[in-house]
Parts: sequence; C-alpha cells; structure tokens
Amino acid sequence: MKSKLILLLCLPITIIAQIPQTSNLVGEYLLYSDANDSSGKNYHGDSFGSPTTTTDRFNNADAAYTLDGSDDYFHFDDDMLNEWTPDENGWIVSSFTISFWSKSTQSLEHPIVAFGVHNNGNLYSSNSLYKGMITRMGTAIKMNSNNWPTYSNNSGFSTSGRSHDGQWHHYVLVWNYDTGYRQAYIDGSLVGQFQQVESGTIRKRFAIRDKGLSIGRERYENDGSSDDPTGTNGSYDGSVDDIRIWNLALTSSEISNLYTYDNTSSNYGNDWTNGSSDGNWSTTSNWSEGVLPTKRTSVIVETGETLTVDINSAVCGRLIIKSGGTLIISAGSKLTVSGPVVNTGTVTISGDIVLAY
Ligand SMILES: [Ca+2]
Ligand SMILES: [Ca+2]
Repeated sequence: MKSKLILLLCLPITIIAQIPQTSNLVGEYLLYSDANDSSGKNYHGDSFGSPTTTTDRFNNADAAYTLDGSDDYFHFDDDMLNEWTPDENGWIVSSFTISFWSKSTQSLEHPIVAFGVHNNGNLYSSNSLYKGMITRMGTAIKMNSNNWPTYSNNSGFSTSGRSHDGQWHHYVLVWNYDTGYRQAYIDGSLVGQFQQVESGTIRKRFAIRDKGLSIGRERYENDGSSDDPTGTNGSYDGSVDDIRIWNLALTSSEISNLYTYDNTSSNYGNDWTNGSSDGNWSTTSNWSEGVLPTKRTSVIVETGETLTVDINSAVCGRLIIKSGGTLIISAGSKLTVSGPVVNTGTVTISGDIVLAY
C-alpha cells in the first residue's frame, strides 16, 4: 500500500491549460479569415474597412488580421448584449472579461476596444459619445467607463513598452462588478487595476447597451448614424487575433491559465506531415506538433498528401485541403470541424463529418 502511494506521488503531474469558464464564454473569434464565433453562441461578427489577413503568433497563414489604423475594425453581434442585465438606470449588474492578442509599432494613443457603446444621450449625461466601455492603447491601456477614466488623471495602466514593440502580446480586460475593480492583464500578469470611489461609495458604472463588442475602434457616433470610425481617432494600427468575451470576471489564475493555453502552438496550428506510412489521423507522430489537433487547430492537408480519419473523436478548427490533397473519413469514424473548411482537393466520406460552425 505504502509503495503504491509513493509511486503515485512520483508520477509527473502535467497541468493541461484550458480555456477557462467555457460555459460563460459569450464569443470566441479565432479570425481564420472570417469573424465567426466558435464559442457555440453564434454571435458572429463582420469586418469593416477591408482588414487584411496575416500570420498569427505561431506563423500560421491567414490566421489573424492586420488593421490599417484608418477605417478597419471588427464588430460582433449586438445580440450578445442579452448576456448582461442592466438595472433601471442602465448600468449592468454583472461582470465581463475581454481577451485578445495584438501587436503594433504605434506608441501614439489609438482605439482598440469598444463594448456596449450606446447612442442614446439620455443616460446620466447629454453627451453619449463615451457611453459604454471604451479602451485605447498607446504607452498605456485606458479602459474607461462612461467617461470615468482609469485613474483620476487618466494615466491608464502602463504596458511597459509591450503595446508597441512589434511583438504579439496577450491582453485581458476585466470588469468585476462584485468588487468594482477594472483590471488589465498583459501576457498573463496583472499590470494595473482601479476602483472608482467617490465620497466613500464604490461606483459601478458600466452602461452596456446597443453595440456589441468591437475590436479596432473605441466608440460610435452619438447620433447612431454611422459605423464609420474615420476621423481624428481612426482605428487600431496593428494586428489582432483570437478574441474572446465572457459574462463574468476571470480570476488571475484563470487568466494565467488562459495565457498558457493561448501561447501553446499545438492548440492553434498542427501540420499534417504524412510522417508515418499508416496515414492515420490518430497517429500522433504524423502531426508536426506530435499531438492530435484541438477544436481550435488549423489543419492543412498539402498537395500530394492523404489524411485518413480513423477515429470517431477527431476534432479540428479550420480545415484546409489543398489542391491535390486528399481527406478520407473511414467508415465508423467522425471528424468535427469547429472552424471554416477550405477544400480545393478531394474528400471521401464513408464515416461522418460534422460542421459545428
Ligand atoms: Ca487566430
Ligand atoms: Ca481599410
């Protein structure tokens, strides 16, 4: 008995990072050449201003977008706002978390996130331009709420240069309704938090209405007439990727876990290498990462290669079958695809393929 216990304690403990709180995930946008939601909620988005596809942080092609700093941005479904409940004054009475990756060389302050920005000028002030949550990035992140700034002098949370070093970084913005704190995290670590206290009262002012999440801009016109951000504020000048939003406040350990997951290349790209003669999906050595694809992985079958799905639990994100490439789904096997399918090759289905997107 004792030796078994010792054996158990000696086994290596592997902590597998996961996307936290997936049942409270309201939207997930992996930007595999579109703005569709892979969270299962179907709050799909659109791009505006013709952003261009680019490689992601793991060098996967067409797996992220570059915004031109002029008029490019993403806007996701306004119906997502049903996931939050406002009180009689329009302030939401629950929390949210927004995560995304971005990279830029622009140190001048520019827009990055708008959420719940509304057009009705009647709430608390006649000027509705800044209603909802607006976020800008320069040398600091400023996560404002209804024009109540981050810190009294609106200095924001310093990015320590990461916002304009030309490298991909992971950002998480949290509104915690229970504590009244706004928080910003970069690369899994807290960089600043702020609690608005006035005359001893913690202010909880997030009026989230009208406009769902947007990335690449910070606000909408107050007459509601235009989705055009062209003007002095422009849009985000850099690249963005892998955007998520939850209807709760993630904890610091969950955000650290999220960063670890998101910073693991095998969760996003996994090339089929035809490495062994069996040609089977289930053989891990056939994959460039040495593990099977996840539901977020971009899988590419190159010209001249043949991939046979031989298990009923095969999953992937985007599926690309290039001209001259072949995908076979054998009898009794199933592949579930949670992203777009781009097929210019050959697909033979004796089993089952499920398009869950
Ligand atoms: Ca991506
Ligand atoms: Ca443009």
